[in-house]
Amino acid sequence: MSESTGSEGRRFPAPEQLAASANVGPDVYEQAESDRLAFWETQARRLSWTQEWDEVLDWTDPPFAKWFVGGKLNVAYNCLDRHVEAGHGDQVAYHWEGEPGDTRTITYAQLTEDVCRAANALLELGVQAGDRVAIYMPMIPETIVAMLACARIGAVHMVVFGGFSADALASRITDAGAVLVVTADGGYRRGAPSALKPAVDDAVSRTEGVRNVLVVRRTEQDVEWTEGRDLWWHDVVDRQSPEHTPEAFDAEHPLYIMYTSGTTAKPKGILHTSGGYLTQVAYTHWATFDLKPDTDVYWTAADVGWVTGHSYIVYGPLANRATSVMYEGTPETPHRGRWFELIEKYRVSILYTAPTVIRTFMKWGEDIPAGFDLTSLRVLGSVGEPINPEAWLWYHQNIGGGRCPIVDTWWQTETGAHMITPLPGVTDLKPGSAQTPFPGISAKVVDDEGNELGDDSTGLLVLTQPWPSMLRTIWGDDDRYVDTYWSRFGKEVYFAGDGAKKDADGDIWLLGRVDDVMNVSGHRISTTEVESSLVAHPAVAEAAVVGASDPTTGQGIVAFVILRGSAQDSGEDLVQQLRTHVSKDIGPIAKPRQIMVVQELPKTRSGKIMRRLLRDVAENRELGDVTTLTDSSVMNLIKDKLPATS
Ligand code: 6R9
Repeated sequence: MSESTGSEGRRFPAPEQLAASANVGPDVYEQAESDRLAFWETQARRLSWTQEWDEVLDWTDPPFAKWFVGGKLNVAYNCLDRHVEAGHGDQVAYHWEGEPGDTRTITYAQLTEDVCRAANALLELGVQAGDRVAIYMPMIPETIVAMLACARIGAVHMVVFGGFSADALASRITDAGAVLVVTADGGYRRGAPSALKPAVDDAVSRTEGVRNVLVVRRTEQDVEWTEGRDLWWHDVVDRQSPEHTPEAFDAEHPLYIMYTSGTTAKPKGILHTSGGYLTQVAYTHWATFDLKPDTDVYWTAADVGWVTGHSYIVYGPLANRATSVMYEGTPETPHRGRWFELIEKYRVSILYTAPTVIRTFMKWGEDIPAGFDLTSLRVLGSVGEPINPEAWLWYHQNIGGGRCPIVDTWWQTETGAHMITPLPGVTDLKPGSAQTPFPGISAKVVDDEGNELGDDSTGLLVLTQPWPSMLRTIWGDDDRYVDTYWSRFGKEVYFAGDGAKKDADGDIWLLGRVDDVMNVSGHRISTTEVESSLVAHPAVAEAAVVGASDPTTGQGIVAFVILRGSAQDSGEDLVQQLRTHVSKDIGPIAKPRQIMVVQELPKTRSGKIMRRLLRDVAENRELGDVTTLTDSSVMNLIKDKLPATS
């Protein structure tokens, strides 16, 4: 839980000029309140449907929702062709910048043609509506082209973050039953090519059902080639016709699967569908950021492999005909001012990123942003974890020049789109708080029994009404969907897994995960996943992992391990080996910050590890309640083992 919920007293009212011309004004809340379904129906009309729906919401079998029942549309058509048909073909969709400095400017007309070619290529490869396509790519335009090509032909994309390991990719390919993998030789990160194809080769060799691997050439690294299976993107896609007639799919046709960590080692495949998802990402993108498609330059500085990339690099911005910036690499390459240089170069007016990045910029110092012209910025956004007031104020002052509202957007892979956020032309901002449920969203704070709490209290965050971009299930596991999200307080209340506080004004402050999912730099990693990996190492008998608060990454991974009797070496070497092992196994993001070798772990009578106590240790606090431990003396043993610095 974050400690940043104190009563930071300052308020930042909406800038007058912005408020006067804002896309949405204060009356939007009342409109949504008076008839929630009619409100969402109005937002759905922002899209182009080939067949109108018969019913806005079917909630007769909760928690299985159907939105815009009977409606038909093509998601890619809504993101591309319709803008071209309306005369905006020459508008830039993406200013893409590679890490080495190469650039590509892609208009809506070009992107439409590229997506049509890719759609024709997928069809030639036998991909059909409903088939799953894995996408394991760097941050290059072809990633977006591949996603939209899937959407266009009704195939379901499953993007796996390029930082994840071959293991993670293999288990996701298997779970989703992917028939095709789209990848690249590699991408640029931290000034060097970073290979992707070897992980795909490894993953695919351990799975069944993948017929082809389509490879984009980006870094020109050497790649192994499996004849008959592997195909170059430029060989197959470039020769296709740039025309393709989009087919309309049902509003509830699956659009994509995105895997996210749960409390068990097996990741959950969150399923999103078409009509409701596109409605809510388009509307939130337009309202939360006050997007003006003719004049704004919009930049979500995040990876496409995160849900934030899906909703706010790809679908929301394209549905709204935004001009976006997309950047391949890391913020410190080739120098720490790279992002600010891009803001200056493209005159970015809306920037959306994660608190962990802001805290890194803080560490690097305000002189760096001060060296660039950032006056084009007018709205800033934050996502991924609670933003502590200190970072908020720094962001506001040093990047926003004291004049840009910051929208702190709370949402999840599961919610698909913004759920709790200020509105830039309406809300009096409070640094550190996401404040207000989005219009048409019903978020409440409840106690352990599900009773709604009043102002000035702390409890659990729940969503009490279905929303258009909600997840529809966990891929292949309806029971787990019900158990995980819709059982704690009954089948009609969504349990978000986050703690929340309502302050005296009724504003909501998010307090972090209440389950055992860690949040490292905005990435969710389950404790169980890291524990499983550690225990898989021959030297480790048992492991317990906790997320300890970390000034830069939000949370850092701290592991406690008990060695096997046969493991002689318990020194630094072994600890390094274990860290590398986890990094290779799951991905660098999961590498523990610290590993402590201990003799025993604190457990309850039912055998559950009491991570709460280990978190106390990892964060150097007095121990909380130890009465449910089988043996309370183990905590003394653990504390005795600690290095003085921990
Ligand atoms: C979009 C995204 C979801 C979890 C969520 C919460 C945390 C996200 C937040 C926030 C406080 C915010 N979270 N945004 N906490 N304030 N503005 O991050 O999705 O990767 O699924 O993570 O992230 O704990 O439950 P996802």
